[in-house]
Amino acid sequence: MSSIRYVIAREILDSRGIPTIEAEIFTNSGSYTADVPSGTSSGIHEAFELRDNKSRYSGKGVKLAVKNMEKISHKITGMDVTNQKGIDNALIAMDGTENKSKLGANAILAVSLAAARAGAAESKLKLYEYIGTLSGNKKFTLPVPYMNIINGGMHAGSELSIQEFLIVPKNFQTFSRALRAGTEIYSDLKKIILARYGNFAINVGYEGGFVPPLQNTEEALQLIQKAINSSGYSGKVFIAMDAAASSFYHEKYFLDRKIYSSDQLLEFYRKLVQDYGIISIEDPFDEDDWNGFSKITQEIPIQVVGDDLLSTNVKRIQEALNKKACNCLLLKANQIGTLTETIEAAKLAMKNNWRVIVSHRSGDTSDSFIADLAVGLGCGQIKAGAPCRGERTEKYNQLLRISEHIKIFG
Ligand code: 2PG
Ligand code: MG
Repeated sequence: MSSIRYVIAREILDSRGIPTIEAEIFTNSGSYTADVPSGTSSGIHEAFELRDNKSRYSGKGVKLAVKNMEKISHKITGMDVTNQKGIDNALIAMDGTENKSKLGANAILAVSLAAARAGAAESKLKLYEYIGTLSGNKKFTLPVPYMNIINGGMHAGSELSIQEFLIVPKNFQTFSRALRAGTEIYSDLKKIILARYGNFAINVGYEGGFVPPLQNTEEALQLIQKAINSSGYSGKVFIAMDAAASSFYHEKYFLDRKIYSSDQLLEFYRKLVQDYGIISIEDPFDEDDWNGFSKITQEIPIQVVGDDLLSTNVKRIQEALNKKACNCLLLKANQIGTLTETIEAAKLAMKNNWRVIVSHRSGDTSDSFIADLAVGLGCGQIKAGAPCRGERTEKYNQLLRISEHIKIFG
């Protein structure tokens, strides 16, 4: 058995130039790090992200969370590094709050993920194999990528209200072939945007998708449809959206400079699904508009994904199951704060025949943990941005490595 010798943490930068936390765990066999990502359109039901709120980094520093690592280190030193549940439960108990506001979910998650890396090494397993043992999954499948190729909402400085326009290369034999299709469409889209809107329009947003000067949702969908057709992938690659509707909800929905009630927004989505063959919509309604979610799930036969709505929280997932409010969980470890609780959330969803998409955050780092998480859980879907920007491509590149490993070693 290899036990934890000590833990340290440091303030590093995420892909937006905003501080985040990295933990490093030392065991008898080496040291293992993990970085925590951070959202821009974060939900109100997410676990607490501890920030300093002092003058440095406009209040966004994480020195308090880093400082808390001293206490955490003290608490978990000596624990068996392969006892992921024990470590996570000790962190939860030490914090003692419902939303991890005492130590900070960012501090807690950094240790939890670094412990998993250390545990995998100690068990002589790849990270995804180790996550398989933690979750009870033995079937390692490569996920279908959800690639966000036009950015809007809070991830871009454009007029578009919808946050993400994604392509889903789902009918391919291998992950690398799906990745190639998505990337070829991305590059065709670039040419189309360049020809129509000029040089400035091919700048990218937080998740690597383009930010052309579009006025409304349909313009974005038409551009993507054109790119799918011109690259020869129609019928094999489909369109999905993350509306992130909480970000344009203020008692009514303010979308593309028009005002919608919840029912009117439902009709808007119904038409888009018909006209553009959209297969999946994430957060179509505000995070507390249970009624809107229930209606779309029961009336429109698509994948309805709960992100802000569920916040990777088993209580909210259970409520959504009772209300039939969606049929897919967006899984983000930093919404809940430990790997164990993340796995529990995924298992509850899968047990009830929901699908799961493992997800990055708009503020991310080159840490590719979510690639291993998606394969380890065998959940079949991942959302990691466009095939552009190092922090996004690193997740896809790690999936390429994993697929080779599975091919060779089974
Ligand atoms: C989302 C995420 C990731 P953010 O809404 O799904 O794409 O965005 O990290 O800003 O919450
Ligand atoms: Mg979302």
